[in-house]
Amino acid sequence: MFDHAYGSYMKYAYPADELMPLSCRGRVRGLEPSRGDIDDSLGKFSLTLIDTLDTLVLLNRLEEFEEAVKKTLKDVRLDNDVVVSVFETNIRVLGGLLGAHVMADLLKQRGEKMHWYRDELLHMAKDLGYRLLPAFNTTSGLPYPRVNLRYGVLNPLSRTGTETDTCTACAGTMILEFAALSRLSGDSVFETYARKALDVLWEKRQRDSDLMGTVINIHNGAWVRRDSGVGAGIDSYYEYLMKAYILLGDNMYLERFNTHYSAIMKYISQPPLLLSVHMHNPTVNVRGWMDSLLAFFPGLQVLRGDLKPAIETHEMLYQVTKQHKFLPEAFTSEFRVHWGQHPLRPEFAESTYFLYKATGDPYYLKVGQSIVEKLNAHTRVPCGFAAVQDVRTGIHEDRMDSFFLAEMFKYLYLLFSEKSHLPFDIDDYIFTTEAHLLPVSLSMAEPSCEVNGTVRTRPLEDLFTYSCPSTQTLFPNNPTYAKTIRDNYKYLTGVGRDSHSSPARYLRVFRVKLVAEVSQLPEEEVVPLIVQLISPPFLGRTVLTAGPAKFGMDLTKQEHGGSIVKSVPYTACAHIENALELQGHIVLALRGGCMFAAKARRLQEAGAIGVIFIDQREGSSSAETPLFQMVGDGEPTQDITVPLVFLFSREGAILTAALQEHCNVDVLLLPKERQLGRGMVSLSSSKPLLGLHIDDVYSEWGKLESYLLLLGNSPRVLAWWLAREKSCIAQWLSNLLQ
Ligand code: DMJ
Repeated sequence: MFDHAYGSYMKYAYPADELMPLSCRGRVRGLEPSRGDIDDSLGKFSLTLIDTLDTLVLLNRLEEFEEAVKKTLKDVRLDNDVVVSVFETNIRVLGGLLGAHVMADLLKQRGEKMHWYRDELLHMAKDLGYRLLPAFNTTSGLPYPRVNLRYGVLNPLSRTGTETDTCTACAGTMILEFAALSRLSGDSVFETYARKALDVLWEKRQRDSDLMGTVINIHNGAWVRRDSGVGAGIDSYYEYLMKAYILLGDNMYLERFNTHYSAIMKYISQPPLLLSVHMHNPTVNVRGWMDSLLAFFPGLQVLRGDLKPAIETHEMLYQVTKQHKFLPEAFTSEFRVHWGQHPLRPEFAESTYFLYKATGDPYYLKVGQSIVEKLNAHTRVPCGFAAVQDVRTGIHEDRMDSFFLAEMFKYLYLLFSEKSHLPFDIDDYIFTTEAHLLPVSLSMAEPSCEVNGTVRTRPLEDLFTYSCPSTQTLFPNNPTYAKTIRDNYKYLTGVGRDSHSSPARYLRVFRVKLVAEVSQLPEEEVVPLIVQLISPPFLGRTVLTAGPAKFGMDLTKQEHGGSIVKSVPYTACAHIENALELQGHIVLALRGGCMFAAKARRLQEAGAIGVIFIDQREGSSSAETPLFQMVGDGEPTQDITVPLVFLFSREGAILTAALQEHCNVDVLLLPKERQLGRGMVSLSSSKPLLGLHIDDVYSEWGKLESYLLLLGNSPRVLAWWLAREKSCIAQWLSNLLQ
C-alpha cells in the first residue's frame, strides 16, 4: 500500500506538493482552483516528499530514503514567495526535515547508508526555522497564523500579516520541532519563542475551569472562540504539553498538561464521548457532535497512562467506523454523519497502535486489519489513494494529503510489526503530531534557552523514569483488561452484533445535551405529538407529550395505535430476544447505545408496528427540555415505515409503570392537536376541567364517564376496542360495576 501511494506521488506528482490521485497529476498551488485555507499547507516545497522521508526509514526502504534525501537537497527550495500556514509548515516540513535528519544521522553512524551525509537536512531545517520566526513578531508572543516564506510577515511584499486570530493548536504546536531544532542546531532562539507562546496560552487558561478556547487574538490574547474540546483547533496543544515533557524532560510541561487533563476529564470527557463545552461555563455542551481529529485523544491518554477512558472512546470510534466505513469529519453523539468527508486521516490508526502497544490485546490488530481493508476497498485508485468526499456516498475526492504517507503508514506498519523487525528501537523516539520521529535523548541535551530553572539535572538512571512513560511498567499487559471495558460499548451503534452472543449490556448513560440537537435544527418546526393511553384505567386521560421523527410513518397524516411491549434488550441495539412477544405491538426502546434508525429497523424487522423511544437521561421531561425531531443515520430511511415517537424519561416512566401495573396498555400515537377526548385531565394539567377535579376523575365513575366520553369522541377508538381481546376490558368493567 505504501509503495502504491508513495510510488504514485513520485511518478505522477513530484516535485509538486501533493498528489491528485484521480487526475494522476501533482497539485501545484495557483494552477488549481483555490481550496481556501487547506492550500496554506502547500509551499511549493515538495511537501509530500519531505513529509514522507522518515516513513521510508521506518518501513525499511533505505535505498529510497537515500534517493529521496538527495532529491530533497537538490530540488527543494524554501525561499518561495508563498504564504503558508505556520502550523502546517512546522509540523509537516520542519518536522519532516528534522525526522529525516535524525534518521540520516542514525544510518550514517551505523555505517550502513548515508555515509556522505553532512547534516544538510538540519541546515535546511534551520533555514526553514528562520523563515517561520517572523510570525512570532507580535506583542503577545503568539504567532501569526501565516507567513510568507520569502518576505516574512510585515514586509509590504508579504501579502500577509493582517490576521488578528489564530487557533490554540496553531500557536501551541511548535515546541517539539522548535526545541529539537534548537537543541540539534545549538541556536536557542527557536525553543525560546515556542516556549514563550506556550507561556502566553497557559496564562490565558480559564482559571476556574482550567480549560482553553479554540481561537485566540494574537495581539491582545483575548479568546475569540470559547468552545473547549479536544478536537479541531486545540488537539495538538494538549498533545504537545505532554510530549514536550517526554522529549525535553521539563516537569513544568507535565504539570500544565495534568492541570488541563483533569479539566478535560471533568468536563469534556463523557465516556465514551468527548463533547465540547463552554470554557467559562463548562457544564454546558456547546454542540452535539464530535470531529474526527479528536480520535488522536485515546492515544494521548495511553501515553498519560489513563487506559480505561482511552479504551472506551476508541471503542466508540471503532463502532462509528463500522457504521460509516471511515470516521466522518464530524459525527453526532448519536453517531450520525454531521459532515461526511474523510480525508484519509490517520488519528484512529494512531490510537489503535497505542492501545495495542499498551494492552497487547490482539483485538486491536483486528481493528487495524479493518482499517487496512477499508482503505484498500474504498480509497485505492489507480494513481494512489483518494480521500472520500462523503462517507455516505463513497464518492472520491481528488486529494491525498501528505499526512497519509507521514502518519497512516507509520502507525499501521508499527501495529503489525515485531519490534525486532524494525530498523531501530521505536521506544527511543517520540512522535510529533505529524508522526515525525524525534529522539527522547534530546531531554539530555542542554536546553539552549532560558527556562527559569525549571529543568532539573537528574541522575542518569532516572532518565527514563522521567522522560518517557514506560509501557512495560505502566500498563497491565493483560489482554482481558481492555476487553472487559470494551464489552460495555460493543454495540454502541448497533452494528456488527453476532446474533448468537449474549445481550448487549447497558451502556453508560450519555450526558448528551438534547438542547444541542434542537439548536442544530433551529429553522425546523417540530410538530408535537402525544402518546395517549386509552386502555382502562387510563381511558385517554393520560396524555404524554412526545417528539416526532423525520423518518418512519408520518403521524400527522395518519394516527396509529396498539398495545405496548418493552423490547429485550431495552436499547434494541442488539438482536431482539422477545421478537415473538412484540409482534404486532408498539415497542418501547431506551434511547442511546446506537442510532434511532438502527433500533427502528431492528424492531420493525422483529414485527413491531411502532416504536416509542424513551430518553435514558434521568429526570428529563418535555416541560423542561424542548422537543426535537429524531433524524435518520445519514443512510436512506425509506425502509422504515412504522411510526416513531420520542418520550423524555419522566413521561417514559409513566408508560413503563403503566405496563408493570396493567395486563394491557393501549396507546394512540397522534398529533397533540388531535388529542382524543380533549377537556379531560392530562398529565401536565391536574387543574379542574369540565367541572371535574382530578380526584373525581380518578373515581371509578369518573373513569367510566371519561371512557364513555372518549368512546363517544372517537368511533375509531370504539371500533378498535371492539376488535381487541376483551379479557382485560371485561375484568375492568366487572370491577367497575361491582
Ligand atoms: C495531521 O496533519 C496532524 O496530526 C495534525 O496535528 C492534525 N491532524 C492531521 C492529520 O489528520
